[in-house]
Amino acid sequence: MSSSKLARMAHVCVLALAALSWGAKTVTYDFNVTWVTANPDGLLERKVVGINGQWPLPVIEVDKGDRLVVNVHNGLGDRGCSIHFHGMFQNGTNEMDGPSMVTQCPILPGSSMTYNFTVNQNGTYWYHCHTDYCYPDGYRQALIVHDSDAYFAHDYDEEFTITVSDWYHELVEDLSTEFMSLYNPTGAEPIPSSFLLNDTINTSIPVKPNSTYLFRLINHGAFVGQYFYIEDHSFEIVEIDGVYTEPTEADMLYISVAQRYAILLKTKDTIDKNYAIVTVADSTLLDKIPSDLQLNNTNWLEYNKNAPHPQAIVNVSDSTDLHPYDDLSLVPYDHMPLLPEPDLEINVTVYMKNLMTGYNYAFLNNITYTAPKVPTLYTVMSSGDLADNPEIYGDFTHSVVLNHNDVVQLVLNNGDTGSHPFHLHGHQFQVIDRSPPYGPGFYDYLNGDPVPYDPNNHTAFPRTPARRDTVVLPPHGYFVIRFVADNPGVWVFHCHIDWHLSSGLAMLMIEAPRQIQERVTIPQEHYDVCRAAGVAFEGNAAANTKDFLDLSGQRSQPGWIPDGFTVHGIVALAFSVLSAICGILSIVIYGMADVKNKQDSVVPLDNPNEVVVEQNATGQTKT
Ligand SMILES: *[C@@H]1O[C@H](CO)[C@@H](O)[C@H](O)[C@H]1NC(C)=O
Ligand SMILES: *[C@@H]1O[C@H](CO)[C@@H](O)[C@H](O)[C@H]1NC(C)=O
Ligand SMILES: *[C@@H]1O[C@H](CO)[C@@H](O)[C@H](O)[C@H]1NC(C)=O
Ligand SMILES: *[C@@H]1O[C@H](CO)[C@@H](O)[C@H](O)[C@H]1NC(C)=O
Ligand SMILES: *[C@@H]1O[C@H](CO)[C@@H](O)[C@H](O)[C@H]1NC(C)=O
Ligand SMILES: *[C@@H]1O[C@H](CO)[C@@H](O)[C@H](O)[C@H]1NC(C)=O
Ligand SMILES: *[C@@H]1O[C@H](CO)[C@@H](O)[C@H](O)[C@H]1NC(C)=O
Ligand SMILES: *[C@@H]1O[C@H](CO)[C@@H](O)[C@H](O)[C@H]1NC(C)=O
Ligand SMILES: *[C@@H]1O[C@H](CO)[C@@H](O)[C@H](O)[C@H]1NC(C)=O
Ligand SMILES: *[C@@H]1O[C@H](CO)[C@@H](O)[C@H](O)[C@H]1NC(C)=O
Ligand SMILES: *[C@@H]1O[C@H](CO)[C@@H](O)[C@H](O)[C@H]1NC(C)=O
Ligand SMILES: *[C@@H]1O[C@H](CO)[C@@H](O)[C@H](O)[C@H]1NC(C)=O
Ligand SMILES: [Cu+2]
Repeated sequence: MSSSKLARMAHVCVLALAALSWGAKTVTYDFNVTWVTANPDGLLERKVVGINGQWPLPVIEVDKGDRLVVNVHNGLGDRGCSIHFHGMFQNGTNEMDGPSMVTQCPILPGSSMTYNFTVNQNGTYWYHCHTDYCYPDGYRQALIVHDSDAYFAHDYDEEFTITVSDWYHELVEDLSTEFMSLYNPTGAEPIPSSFLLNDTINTSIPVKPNSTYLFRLINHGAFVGQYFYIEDHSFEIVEIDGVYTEPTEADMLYISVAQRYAILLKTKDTIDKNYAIVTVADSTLLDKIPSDLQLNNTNWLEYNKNAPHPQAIVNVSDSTDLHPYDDLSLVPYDHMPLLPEPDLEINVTVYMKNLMTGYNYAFLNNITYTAPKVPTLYTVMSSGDLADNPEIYGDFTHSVVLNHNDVVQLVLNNGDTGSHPFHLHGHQFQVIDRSPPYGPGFYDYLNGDPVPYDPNNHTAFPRTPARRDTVVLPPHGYFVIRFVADNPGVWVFHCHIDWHLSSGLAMLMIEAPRQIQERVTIPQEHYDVCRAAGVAFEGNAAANTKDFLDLSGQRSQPGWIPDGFTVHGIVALAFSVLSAICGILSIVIYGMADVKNKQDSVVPLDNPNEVVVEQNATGQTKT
């Protein structure tokens, strides 16, 4: 722990506030966000987003109950930014949550913003940019909340934070133009260049024999989930996503992007060997696997520097043959019982479809999230008595108004063949049902029809369901979550694959809008950030301040492909024009050849009527 303590002292100005008798303090970080260069996989040096001239970024560390202040200056010069503190409840401080156009304006180059909130929770979190397309360029790192009262606080000798992630050699701005383009009508996601452990590769974690370690594992990647195990070792899971669990023996985990696990690992009593720490990328997410992409990666639990460091042999033919611990079987340490029958039920289904632009968009029901002209929290704050009316938030933000303290049940069905790790801001939710996410049944689901949640035919809900803030929606399957709307705020519910967030896989919970108006104060500085960015901070989704029910001029999703047109037709038309101009037919063929098993997730190319059927989905399970 001593090295991380040192790093912390170098970065942090700790103001002990004696006035607070229980010892809570204010921890302040000054972040100057600028471009730097780094070469984490040894294959390519590239531009990455650094903080105070450094990358990897500083780990934020606080104690439970502390006030965290982060002064952010955007020194990038060429793009906006923000910070979301992933998993933080921001109870009473919704304005500090970070997503651009939801709770704030983007911080443009030259602008600064102070995030300031108390941390009344425990465990393993992270922070990342939450302005369109920015965290895969390296703008993400761990946020640890230490808790000397944790039930396992005295059961380990030392703790380590270990991140895993995918890594791209190209800048997000270049990847995103390829992703949302006519050349990519199936929405194939950019394939990572490599997979990192703690922002590097081939690394060793030195351990002592006969000792117990707390490993805090975080997938802060942009896209790919990873299996994690240590050869010849098992461990105890003690926390998921900030929720302490009953200590649970396991030997393998599946960590989707944005998920965290804390594990206790007891080391062997001999030092004659080093053991592979193995990560295996979930290849089912990848549309193609380049021959030089290393899916299985070895790092080492190093008992003895001078002993060999053997490469792991991953002897399965497919990553779905691996058997990670099922996170739904974990029992929260506090044994919080199953929440009662819901006051409100929200039913939504994931689809991938093409719109008139020819690009592929991600939908929840028939809406692909399209940012409003005014950050939605600011619409709440400026709308007075109309704040309860969902209409003022526009037709394309997919806003649902929740009553204060209602029990909310959200059913998410998957009409798509990809798995999607969904995250809800401001809450930990109970996961009460889910179709099988991995294992032998995987391909039955993938190759069959979507199986929606059936309220009349489900397994008994657990009595003390697992709680977390990010859960995987399996291909063609479903999950069901419950939470209490006890945290007034505007909270995004979205897929944490950054490509899918950018193509619209998000909706908003407008939780207890009247209570938001009473509790939240927007600092003047946040409005100044809007002024500098030329973004309106009053009015409805269309920035209309006179008549909040008049949404003319709102930002809208592109039009539906009309009857009689096929995506093929539109793409072909656009391409014939393009190719006549530029002679790039080869790229067309390449792009169209990339369809693979994504095929059934797009609008069927030969049956335009299907477009109409899916377009009418209003929220209920697809039948
Ligand atoms: C941020 O860093 C850049 C590059 O080192 C420097 O030019 C700039 O003055 C810094 N800004 C602040 C506010 O510290
Ligand atoms: C990592 O290890 C692999 C396999 O031994 C080796 O080919 C590669 O050069 C190493 N890369 C770095 C940056 O150490
Ligand atoms: C943070 O917020 C607290 C409570 O509102 C306030 O007292 C303090 O001055 C703020 N600190 C900064 C640096 O803005
Ligand atoms: C934090 O941990 C303590 C025990 O150490 C527990 O009593 C408390 O409920 C936890 N807080 C949250 C918000 O999880
Ligand atoms: C992983 O990286 C973080 C941030 O650089 C560092 O604090 C931590 O100690 C590293 N973990 C290990 C096991 O080296
Ligand atoms: C580990 O502990 C056992 C007994 O507690 C002892 O016999 C053994 O020598 C220790 N091993 C090492 C490498 O220190
Ligand atoms: C994979 O290797 C492990 C350890 O060597 C062995 O126990 C297991 O049976 C092997 N699995 C297969 C499918 O060969
Ligand atoms: C990596 O793992 C995959 C299973 O995901 C397997 O098919 C492949 O052979 C493995 N490659 C190596 C080099 O171990
Ligand atoms: C959600 O769907 C279920 C049936 O699947 C239905 O009973 C319920 O009324 C629906 N709820 C909403 C809010 O549409
Ligand atoms: C979505 O469906 C609802 C109900 O059928 C309809 O009122 C709404 O206009 C549709 N939205 C879009 C963007 O097509
Ligand atoms: C209920 O669900 C099970 C498993 O998902 C399925 O095998 C069975 O056919 C379903 N029964 C009915 C009546 O739909
Ligand atoms: C937020 O704070 C209120 C008390 O002000 C509490 O009742 C509620 O449970 C808290 N919600 C969360 C998610 O922390
Ligand atoms: Cu997704």
